[in-house]
Amino acid sequence: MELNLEEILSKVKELVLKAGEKVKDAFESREIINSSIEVKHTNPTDLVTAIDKNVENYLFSSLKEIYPSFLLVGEETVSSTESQKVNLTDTPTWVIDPVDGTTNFVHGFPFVCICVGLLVKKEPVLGIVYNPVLNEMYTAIKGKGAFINNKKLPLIKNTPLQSLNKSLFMTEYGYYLGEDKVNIKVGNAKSMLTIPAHGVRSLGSCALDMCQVARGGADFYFEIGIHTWDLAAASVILRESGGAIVGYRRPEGLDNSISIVDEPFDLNGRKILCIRNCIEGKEHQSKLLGEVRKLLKDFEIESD
Ligand code: LIP
Repeated sequence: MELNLEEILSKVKELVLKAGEKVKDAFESREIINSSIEVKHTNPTDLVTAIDKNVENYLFSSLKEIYPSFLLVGEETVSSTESQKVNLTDTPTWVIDPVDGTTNFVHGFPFVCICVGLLVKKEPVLGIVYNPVLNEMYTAIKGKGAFINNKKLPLIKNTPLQSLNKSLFMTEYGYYLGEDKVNIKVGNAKSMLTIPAHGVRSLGSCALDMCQVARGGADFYFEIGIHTWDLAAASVILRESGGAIVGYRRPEGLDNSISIVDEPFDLNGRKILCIRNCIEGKEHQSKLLGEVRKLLKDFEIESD
């Protein structure tokens, strides 16, 4: 089935803008947030609000009406299932995070976004990441470029990515998974700080971190613990900006001739390492990603 992705993007943008009104109103009015904060899976740092559920229900019902044959995967829907698994098929599938940066949303920290990605044959082909508080809408269609408010990405162009010690890293610490995992995550940030790199930044949203790399304003982003819905939409935006996305480790059994930037990436693998577009090209990106991998400590985590 040949999809008209430009037409789809135009329609879905309207839905996301309407969802953004709900998020922005709640972000600014606060009542509904303060009265509806819940924790997920008894983890006091993994928060959800009525707005997360309301926005996901709105997007699900609207998309189902327009594209009845497409499947839907959403953070709150998956989280409410027994398996909590994301079973992707070849069928066109919407992958939605209704509010990425929920903790930011609860605290009034303005880095929150609505993520809508479309996968075809498990490949991300369309992505929208919209921050309604700061009015920044990132969009991309596979093979057609990436944009922020219709300006082409990267915004910061023609900037060499010389070396790790001249780089700005992004990472997140996620919700609490035990002291040992905190030590590994903090240790990874420390490894970059003691290169020493120019700095390490955290916005509190996987998708918005990836969009900073797509803008060209950050050089790398890495995290363990993110979910498919956090990164699906932003992965199209980052790749279309000329960036690359890989896992923490090289997939086993891969032919040595395959560059790091050309490795297959596991959307459900919950581990991500990204690099921005750079004028030195793909082989240089692969070289630097290999250097970052050597510094990153890993831990086992169940896939989505
Ligand atoms: C968030 C991610 C972030 C991660 C947080 C949380 P949510 O997604 O965007 O990268 O560190 O723990 O998972 O839960 O706000 O949609």
